[in-house]
Parts: sequence; structure tokens; C-alpha cells
Amino acid sequence: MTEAGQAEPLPGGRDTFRLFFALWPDDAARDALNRTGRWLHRHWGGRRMRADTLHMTLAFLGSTPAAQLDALAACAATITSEAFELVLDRPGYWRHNRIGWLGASETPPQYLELARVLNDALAAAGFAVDARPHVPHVTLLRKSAGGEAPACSPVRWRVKDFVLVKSVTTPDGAHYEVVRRWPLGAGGAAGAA
Ligand code: 2AM
Repeated sequence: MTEAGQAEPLPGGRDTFRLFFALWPDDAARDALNRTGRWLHRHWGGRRMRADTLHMTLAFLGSTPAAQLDALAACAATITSEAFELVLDRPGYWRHNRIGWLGASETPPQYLELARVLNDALAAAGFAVDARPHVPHVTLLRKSAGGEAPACSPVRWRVKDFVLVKSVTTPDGAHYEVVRRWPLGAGGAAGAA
């Protein structure tokens, strides 16, 4: 994993990676999300996401040739959003995929701007990103029964950067590896280039 602001060469070659851009929690936010996952699991059941996988997707790319990594980095470098705080206080459930998740009753404008500008830049560069309206969420449970939404202690997450993540599927599930990180705040993501 790279440190915030550090510009490391991206892995190249002829490989194809399953990739997505995401907000990646720091240790404090990860612990809080994991506790909320444990609590929601008591209400709704299902399979808890491992703590090391918890994240909020900004843009999903899917299978992408490694040769495109520089183009992805160029899209990320157009981001000039400021750092912001997410208050995740709303459990949600999607029946169609049986996912239990945590979202925000109030989405910060900086988040919406970040997701919009990033997805627009990716689309303009020819990447097939999902054009559907984006519901900010952290998946906590899979194969869950759902139910009444219980009242929830808010998770406060100070978002200072965003990342490009590679998903590797192994027999014990998906593992995520942060490929590169771009800071938010003064100078925006262009500061990492
Ligand atoms: P989820 O949390 O709602 O399952 C890695 O798979 C990440 O990309 C997950 O956060 C997942 O969302 C998201 N993801 C997977 N497939 C996707 C798709 N087709 N469109 C948008 N996001 C997707």
C-alpha cells in the first residue's frame, strides 16, 4: 500500500485487473465500521464482510487491462475536491442482492462532487463506468435477510484521500489491495501526480 501523496509507478504489463476507485477507511473508521457490521449482523444475519475489505466504492471499473493504469491515474489527477467528513448513520438493505449496508442520511456535497467528477472523467476517457445514480454505501453484510432498520450509532469518518483498488479473488473470498492513493484537500488529487 502506498502512503498518502506518494507517487509510485503503477504496475504495468499485459495483465488484466479487476479495479475500482474507493474511499478507504483509516484505522479508526475501519474499527467503527467493523463494530457496526457486527451489530447489524445481530439484527439481520448473513455473512459479515471482513474488516480489511470495508470501503466505499466511488467508481467501479471491473476487469481492466494493466496498460490502462496510467489513463486511470490521469483521471484521478483531475480531482480537486476538499477533504470532508462522512457521518454514516443509516443502515440500508437491498433485497435484489441481499446486501446490508451503512449509508448517510445526509451526503456531503464534497462526496457528490468527488464521485461525479471522477465518474465523468472516467467516462470521457472511454471507461465503461456505471451511469446509474450512485448510492454511497459501505457493504457490511452479504446474503443477509434484512429487516426493520434499527437505530444506529453514527460512524464518523474523516475522508482525506481516495484510492484505486485491485480485487483479487481467492478460495476464501475477495481480497482488496490498494494500488495507489490520491490526497484530498489543498492541491487536491493533482498533488499526488
Ligand atoms: P457493493 O459493495 O455494493 O457490493 C468491489 O466489488 C466493489 O465494487 C464493491 O464495493 C461493490 O459494490 C462494487 N461493485 C461490484 N460490482 C459493481 C457493479 N457492477 N457496479 C458498481 N459497483 C460494483
